[in-house]
Amino acid sequence: MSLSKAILFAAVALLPITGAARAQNATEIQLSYKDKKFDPAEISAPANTPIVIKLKNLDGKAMEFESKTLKVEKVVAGSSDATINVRAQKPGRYEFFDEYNEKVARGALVVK
Ligand SMILES: [Cu+2]
Repeated sequence: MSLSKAILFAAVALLPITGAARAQNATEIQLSYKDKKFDPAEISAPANTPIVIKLKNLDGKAMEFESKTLKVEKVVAGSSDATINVRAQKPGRYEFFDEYNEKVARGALVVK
């Protein structure tokens, strides 16, 4: 086969492998939000693995999931779901909040 075909073949062959590896390594966490409260208010994940937070906003209004220490922010429309991808973290406690209700709507991700 030609060089360009060989490269294409190699790239296509590698794609599913890297995709599967990523899915296996990530820790998935279910989180819901209602009446300005996260449930659960504290979530945990192992260190050094990517984290995927599946967030359900059960309120009718939009909220904004934000964490300065995790460097993520995402607006989630009312009554809808969002996926928040968090990079692998070192052990520690990382606070997050709804930016629209920052004082009361708070939670934390504990990485150990
Ligand atoms: Cu923000």
